[in-house]
Amino acid sequence: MYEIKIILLKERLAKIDQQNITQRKHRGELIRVALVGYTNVGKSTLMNLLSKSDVFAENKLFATLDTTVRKVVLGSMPFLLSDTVGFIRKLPHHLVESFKSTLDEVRESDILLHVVDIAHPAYEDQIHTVNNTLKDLNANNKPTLLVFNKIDLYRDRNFDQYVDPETRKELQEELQENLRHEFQADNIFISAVQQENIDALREKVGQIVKEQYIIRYPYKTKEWG
Ligand SMILES: Nc1nc2c(ncn2[C@@H]2O[C@H](COP(=O)(O)OP(=O)(O)O)[C@@H](O)[C@H]2O)c(=O)[nH]1
Ligand SMILES: [Mg+2]
Repeated sequence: MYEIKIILLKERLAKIDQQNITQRKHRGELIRVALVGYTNVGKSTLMNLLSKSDVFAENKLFATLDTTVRKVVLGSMPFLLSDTVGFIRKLPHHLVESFKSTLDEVRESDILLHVVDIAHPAYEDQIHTVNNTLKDLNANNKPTLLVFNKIDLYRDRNFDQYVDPETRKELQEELQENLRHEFQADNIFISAVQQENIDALREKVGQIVKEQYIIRYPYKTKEWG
C-alpha cells in the first residue's frame, strides 16, 4: 500500500515537473519572487494574502507538494510570486525528487522572501538550515527579505500580559535590530493570520521588485512609476 502510494506520488510529481518546465517557458520577462523558508512557517498563508488566491494552507508537513506561481500586481508593477515546499533539516531521501520543482523555482527567482516562524523555539536554527540549503543551491546571494511571521503568537508566548504597549514596542524594535545584525539582512515583523503589518510588507516587497526592474530594464522604469 505504502509502496503504491509512493509510486503514484512519483508519477504525479514527474507530471508536475513537466508542467512546470512548460509553464516556466511562458512566463516572459517578469521579475520573480519566491517565498522560501522552513516548513509550517506561514508561506502558503502569506501567498494567499498577497495574491488573494486560495493555495492550500494547513498545519502539516508538505501541504504544498508542487510549487504554485501567481501573478501579483503591486501599484502598477507586476511580478510573479511563487509558493514553495518548506525546507527541512533532513530531507527524506525518497522525497528529494518532489523538491525538484521547488529547488528550480528558488534557483530561477530574482528575489527571496525568507519567511520565519518567530514563535517557534528553534527559529534561529531553522533560518540557518534554510540559509545552508540556499547556499547549496547557489541562491544565497539574491536580494532577500527576512519576513518574521506569527508575531501575534510570539507576543502571546513571550510577553507578559501586563507589559504595556509602549514597552512591547520597544522590546520588539530591539529584537528586530538584533536580528538584522545577526542575519545580515533586512527584515520585517508580520502576522499573516491577523493581517498585521501587511501593507508595510507590500510596500517593502514593491520597493525591492522595483529595484530589480530598474537593474534589468534601465530604460523602461517609467512604466512602473
Ligand atoms: N498564529 C499564527 N499562525 C499562523 C500565522 N501564519 C500562518 N499561521 C499558521 O501556521 C500554519 C502553517 O501555515 P502555512 O501557510 O501552511 O505554512 P507553510 O508550510 O510555510 O506554507 C497554519 O496553521 C497557519 O494558519 C500567523 O501569522 N500567526
Ligand atoms: Mg505551504
